[in-house]
Amino acid sequence: MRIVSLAGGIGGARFLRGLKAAAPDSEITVIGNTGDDITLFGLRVCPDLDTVMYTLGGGINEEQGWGRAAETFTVKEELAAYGMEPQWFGLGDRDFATHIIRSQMLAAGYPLSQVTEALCDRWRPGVRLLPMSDDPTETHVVISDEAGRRAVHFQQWWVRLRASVPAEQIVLVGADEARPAPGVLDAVAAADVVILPPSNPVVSIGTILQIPGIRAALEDKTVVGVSPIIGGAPVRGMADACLTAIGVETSAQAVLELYGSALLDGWLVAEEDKGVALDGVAVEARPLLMSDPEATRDIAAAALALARSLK
Ligand code: GDP
Ligand code: FO1
Ligand code: CA
Ligand code: CA
Repeated sequence: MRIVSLAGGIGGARFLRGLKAAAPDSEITVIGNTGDDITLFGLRVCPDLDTVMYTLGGGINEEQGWGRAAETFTVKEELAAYGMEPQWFGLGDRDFATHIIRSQMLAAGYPLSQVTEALCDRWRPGVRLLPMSDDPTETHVVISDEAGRRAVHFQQWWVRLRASVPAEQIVLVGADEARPAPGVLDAVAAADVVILPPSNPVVSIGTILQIPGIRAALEDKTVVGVSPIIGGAPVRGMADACLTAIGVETSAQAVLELYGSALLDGWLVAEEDKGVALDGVAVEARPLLMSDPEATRDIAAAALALARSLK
């Protein structure tokens, strides 16, 4: 079976590990979010692509969910000793190697999709990992604070401010001119089913859907989503702050309506969210906590079974 999955960082990557276990003989193509990408110290950092690559390739810091296992921070300390900014973003020594190679290849003219493929030659994630676009896009957040009303990079709002300042607007800069990366639309067209993991509906899935052509391609397919909201709260992280910014309530019902029946054919909600419904979408209630590999595999298996039943 050919499966396409969209993915953000931690939620997406953990779900994909379950999907691989649930469908070991399938060919899985992952369309990764690159809206979180940022240039730091002259290096291009792609947090969500790296989180998927490290998680599926066995290099992730499991407790944290991002960055490398057994990481050290000597380079970060040395940069700080020079007074270099930003100091609020924790790039580790092992992780730096990834960004150095990526930046060198981008400077030599390779598109991000080929760079990602080259990095995956080492990590062997067991899926085909494609960036949503080779064109650089960046999520920026409009905030108001003592410095006035301004747009900051998503990472500055998320990591530095911990989303403590309300987002007035969340914008994917560069979206209008961006094209899907090579292979993205072909993979969607060839897919038997499309699965949306419980990734952030605004700054992960919502971002990927903003690349012209991707949403329309998905609407022709059998698409099943897994709710990232359980009992009115994001399981981890600050997705509620992102939903509030776009005027959407933090609930499995509201995220279902946000995605809509043009995109979704099926929607998995947690058992405490029984009763969630939308015309044209098959809704099933299941335990949705990715508490361990077995529970995560069961969630992925349920999403696949629902998708198969709707084809
Ligand atoms: P990020 O890029 O690292 O923020 O990761 P994603 O966008 O892929 O996923 C983040 C989302 O995963 C959060 O909004 C959480 O609500 C959701 N999430 C995390 N853990 C779980 C879980 O165990 N179950 C479900 N259903 N959602 C989860
Ligand atoms: N998240 C943090 O909260 N603090 C960090 O210092 C941090 C560093 C970092 C470095 C590389 C990387 O790939 C991810 C990193 N993240 C960090 C996670 C990440 O930037 C955000 O959680 C996501 O982009 C939001 O999805
Ligand atoms: Ca992300
Ligand atoms: Ca459909």
